[in-house]
Amino acid sequence: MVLKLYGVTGWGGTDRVLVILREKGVPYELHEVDTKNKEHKSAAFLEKQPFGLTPYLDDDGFILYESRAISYYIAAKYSDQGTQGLIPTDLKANALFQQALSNELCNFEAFTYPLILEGLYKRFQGLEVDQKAIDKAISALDEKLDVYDKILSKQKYIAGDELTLADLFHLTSGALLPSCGYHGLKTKPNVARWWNEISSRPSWQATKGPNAL
Ligand SMILES: N[C@@H](CCC(=O)N[C@@H](CS)C(=O)NCC(=O)O)C(=O)O
Repeated sequence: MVLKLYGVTGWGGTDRVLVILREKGVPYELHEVDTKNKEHKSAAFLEKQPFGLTPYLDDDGFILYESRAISYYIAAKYSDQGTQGLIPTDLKANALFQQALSNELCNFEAFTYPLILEGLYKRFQGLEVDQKAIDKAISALDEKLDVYDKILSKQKYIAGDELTLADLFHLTSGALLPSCGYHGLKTKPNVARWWNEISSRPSWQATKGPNAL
């Protein structure tokens, strides 16, 4: 049975999973969720994704939500095909990979999320934008990316010298930052080298939307 992904093309969570499906060369069916008509808040959807957010995966009746968990499941299930090494198996390499996953969530997404919410989605919806909140989010993110720049001066990728899921998880939010007025991914030298490399991967080029970096 082919994997079924229920999501929205161009939205961060769905695109994150699409990148991994492409890296691993896994066939899938994408079911576009009709968010305009609030399908993701319907009782049927909430049974699969109780928080009413996209995406979720249906693998022959096995239901999984949270884009990072879905990506991990796909990379582990199809470990023998496509891009190798996305989940390091050596004890210490895996511990450093877990550290990098936490970095992405706690030191990147935690700061990009409020920025994208305020600087992109609210603007897009014609809601009043709080410029002070945008400036605060940019300055907090910039400090974190200074640390990324130091890490990436000593190693090629965020978990070490090999590409892992942790790097690819940055793509969807990172790509929206210039539209929010933040350009640190291009101006910090080691971050820029890393960003240019991961964002030029065919998996991302095939996935990224029109607003993406
Ligand atoms: N941590 C979740 C986040 C899911 C999420 O926030 N999805 C957004 C799109 S990227 C959504 O469905 N938003 C619809 C809404 O808030 O009603 C994941 O990675 O899957």
